[in-house]
This record gives sequence, C-alpha cells and structure tokens, in this order.
Amino acid sequence: MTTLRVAMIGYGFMGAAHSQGWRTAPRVFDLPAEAEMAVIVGRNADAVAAAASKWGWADSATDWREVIARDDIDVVDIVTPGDSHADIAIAALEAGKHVLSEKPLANTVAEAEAMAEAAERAASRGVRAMVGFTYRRVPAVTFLRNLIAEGALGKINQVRASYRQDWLVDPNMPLAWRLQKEHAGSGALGDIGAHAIDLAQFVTGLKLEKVSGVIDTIVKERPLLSSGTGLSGHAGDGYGQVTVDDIAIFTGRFESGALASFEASRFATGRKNALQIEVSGDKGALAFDLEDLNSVHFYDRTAPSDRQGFRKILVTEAGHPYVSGWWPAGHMLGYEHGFSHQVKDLVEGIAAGTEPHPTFADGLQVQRVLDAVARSSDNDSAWTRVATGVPAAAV
Ligand code: SOE
Repeated sequence: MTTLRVAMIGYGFMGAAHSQGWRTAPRVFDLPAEAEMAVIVGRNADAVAAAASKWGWADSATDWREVIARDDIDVVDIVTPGDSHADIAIAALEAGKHVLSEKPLANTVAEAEAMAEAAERAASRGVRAMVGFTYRRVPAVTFLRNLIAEGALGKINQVRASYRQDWLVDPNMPLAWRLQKEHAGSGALGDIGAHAIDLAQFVTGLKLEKVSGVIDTIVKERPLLSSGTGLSGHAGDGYGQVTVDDIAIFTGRFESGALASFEASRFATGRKNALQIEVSGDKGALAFDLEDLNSVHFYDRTAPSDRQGFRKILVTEAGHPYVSGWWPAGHMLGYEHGFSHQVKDLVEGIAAGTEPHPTFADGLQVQRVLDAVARSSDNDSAWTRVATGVPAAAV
C-alpha cells in the first residue's frame, strides 16, 4: 500500500484539529493509502517540537521551504494564518506535493487566483489540492445536501445562513492575528463568513451571482499581545489598531434567482460557535445547527396537511455519510470528526487520482464572494457582482 508522508505547516488551533484528523482517520476508516505524520513545521523550534511530541508527528522543523523541497514528503497540510497560504501552497504544488489548505483559501482574490491556477497546472500532473471547509464533512451537512440534490425540497426559493460567535465582545481580548488585516485578510467575513458562504453553496449546489452587504468594526483598538499571536495571548504594553471587520451582514442572489441572507459575527453575545443554515423550497425545508450537529430538521410539504411539521432526523445511522466508520446509531459525533472525514476524502482522492472537493477553484469562488461583499460595503451596500471566469493569471 502506498504511504503518503505528510508535512503540516503551522501548529495553532487548526494544527491541533488537523493533527487529530491525521491520527484518527487511518484508525477508523480503511484508507487506500497509509498516512504518515512525518513532520510539523513552525518558526519557534521549541514550541513546534513540543507540538510534534504532543500531537504525534515524527519530527519537527522550522523552515517550510526546506521541508517542501524534501523528496520524502508527499502531502503538505497548511494550517497557518491566511497571509502565507499562497506562498506555501504554490511552492508545494510546483514541487509535486498534494496540498490541503485551511480556509479561507487566501487573503485576497489575486492570491486565490494564483493558487487556483497553480492547482490547475498541478492536477495535470496528478497532484491534488483541497481547501479545508470542514463543515461540509459533518455527516448531517452532507446528508442535507444529498436530500436537496434528490429533490426533497423542490425548487429552492430562499437560504438563511449565519455563523455567530462572541469571543470579541470583551474589549480586553488582545490583538490576535485574526484581528490584523495583513495576517488574516479580513475578520468575521473571511474567517467565519467564508464557512457560511461555502455551506450555502455546497448544500444547494447553487453559486452566488451578486451580493449586497455591510461590514463593521465594533472595537477599533485592542491590547497588544506581549508574545505570540494566539487567541489566548496575554495583554502586552499598549494598544493596537483592529484592521478587520467584527460583523458582516449581507444578502445574496444565486444564479437561479433564489435569495439568501447571511450573517457573520464575533459579537453575537452568548453564541459560541453557532453555524446555522435553513434552506426553503416549494416542497419543504431543511435546517442544520452546528450546536446540534448530529441532526437535521426536515419540513415536508408533501406530507398530509394534518401531520406537517419540522421533524428532527438523527444522522447517526450506518447508511448516513461517514457514520459507518464510527459507532452504532445514536452514539453521536462531534466537532473533531469532520477533520477525520476531511483526511479520509483527501487520501481517497489522491489514491483514486480524482479531485477532492472543495477544490482550490471552489475556494477561489468563495474568495470572490468575500471580495464582492467588502466592495459592496465600501459602496454604500450597493448590489455587487461576484467575479467569475478563468483566473487572470491563467490567460
Ligand atoms: C475562529 O473564528 C474559528 O476558529 C475559525 O477560524 C474556524 O474556521 C471555525 O471553524 C471556528 O472558529
């Protein structure tokens, strides 16, 4: 059996989550290739060595360019802040490595176009690339998508998608990298709004054509971190400017004409990680809430009128997506399982020579929606078209 030797670049929150996926997926699913956790890369030698030991990586290093050049590395998993996604992914693809990149794909459309173009070139050499919109791989989300694809809702008229958190309501939360445009590209819009956009397009199979939105920053200055850039840093000396949005609210029109409303907020007091979607069609409706992630709620308008109502479907049967690898019905999965499903689908795609979804082209399309929302907000929330077409770099 082929062995895929993996290098992970970065070791923050997503480093922990992806490491769990690489550790667990080969022990739960019968994968067509071995996945070897060969090396984890970070700038601080002692900290990344500690992460290697804690998370099960065979080795650690501090120079991602040197690691990507190694012949004994087959896959590069990028879990760094968005400002390094393009440099690392393009170098890895050009070195013939398969790439998994965290979301959003990049910090700008230009970077995302260059990445999609590099992935296009690499695919012709059998090199695969995937972007980490992991919520697609919650069993209930894939099941919801399959029901829509089978026509359970009929014509889709409306979508509501929101991702609400409240970790920034405290003005003393320090100026982490997610609050600095040069590192994160944007704030709630790209960090969690990207998930809501990808989720809405994934489950409906529809693409957003134009958007109208507003983004805003509630707390303009925050305490500087004394060291590091993690979310749990301690306040250092002085204050720094927040250069990204805290809240993004926008409407969208799909290519089909259906309308959508979106909300991405880090100031939704009391909401810890509330990713929610509801899809309304002429035959019924489906709803999902990450805070109740093992189920979907289905309203069937074709049922007899005296027994119509939203009913909860527990998505834990062996026949439901991904569940067969885990436990008997009703034993529930969690947030971390999506990362194992992501590894499963990536390894299976590489082994089969097929393009794992979401592709970098999918990631570019989400990046173009994010960019259109920001441009709309700068233009008094005017309707703004989402760019399409072949990346400029490819022409
Ligand atoms: C912070 O908002 C964050 O960690 C996001 O960056 C992740 O993508 C999301 O899944 C959870 O919240």
